Amino acid sequence: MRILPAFSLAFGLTLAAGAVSAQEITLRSADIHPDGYPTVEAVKFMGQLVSERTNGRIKIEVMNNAVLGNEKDTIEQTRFGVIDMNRVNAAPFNNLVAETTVLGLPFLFRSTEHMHHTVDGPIGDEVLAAFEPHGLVGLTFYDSGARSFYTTKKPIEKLADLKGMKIRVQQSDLWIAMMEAFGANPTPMPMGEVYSSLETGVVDGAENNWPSYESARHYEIAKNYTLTQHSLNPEILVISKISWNKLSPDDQKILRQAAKESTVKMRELWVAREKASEEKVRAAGNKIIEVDKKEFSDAMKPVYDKFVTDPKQKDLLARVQAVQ
Ligand code: GTR
Repeated sequence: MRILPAFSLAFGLTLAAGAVSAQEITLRSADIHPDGYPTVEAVKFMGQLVSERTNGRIKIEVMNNAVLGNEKDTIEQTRFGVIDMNRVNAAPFNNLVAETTVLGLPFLFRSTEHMHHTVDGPIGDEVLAAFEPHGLVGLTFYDSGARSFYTTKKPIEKLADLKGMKIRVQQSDLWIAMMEAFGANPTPMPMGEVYSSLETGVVDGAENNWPSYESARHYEIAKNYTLTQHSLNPEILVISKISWNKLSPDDQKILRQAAKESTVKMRELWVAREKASEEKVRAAGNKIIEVDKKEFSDAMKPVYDKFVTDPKQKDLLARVQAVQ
């Protein structure tokens, strides 16, 4: 793990006329995905907006390809101000920020529009605000499509096929419980270990959206993709509270606004990438399987029972379900 000083401040001393120019700030932002992936490009776009709006005074440096580490580790480093910003799926935040759990519940969102209307409205603001007591400031949500299963050997054609299969999951108690409810044997690990685990048979399969299945090249070894579309769990962009508190209120406003605008851009990029990834996977001859989704969603009751227990969570869930 490389630990670099976060929030590099360069004090540009303009000695002419005795003026001291404002601090130049470079915010380092982590992402595990490669260049071209919509989350990476969205944060770069946000960086352009921020740079333009501060006359180059604030820059965002996207350090992607997991160069700063896996998601769980980079979350910790962001909380402690070692990394300034981080774009992570909601799942690795679940054990830290309980409010994010509801968003990942299986078969919760009826459609992408339902998810957008939820995260774009007061519920989204509430979930983003819930990061603050944990050393993070939630800036915005990005799309992550629908997650579906993929396997190396036995294709999943029906729920019973998952029985006893070793399936990689994200490092989240919710996701572990979800796999158990599907009948699978959950194996939590960071994304970076999935390729070799599929290759060596440590796991029989994993689950992800079209772009991740394609860009991480999992589709090359796990050739059966079953369209369960069990979760539309979004991505979340956060900034360290330590880095945030060093910014002026005006700069904070610029960052928040640029983050929101990057979501609009991200959604365009996402639609295009989802399509391109699907085409690439289909062209590679992978087996794409349609299933009776009801059978899968009916099996999810224990997950709701386990994770939506206190009145706060129940209320949040009811409000998400009521969003039109
Ligand atoms: C991707 C997501 C990543 C990570 C990954 C995973 O869809 O963009 O942030 O959560 O899935 O499964 O680990």
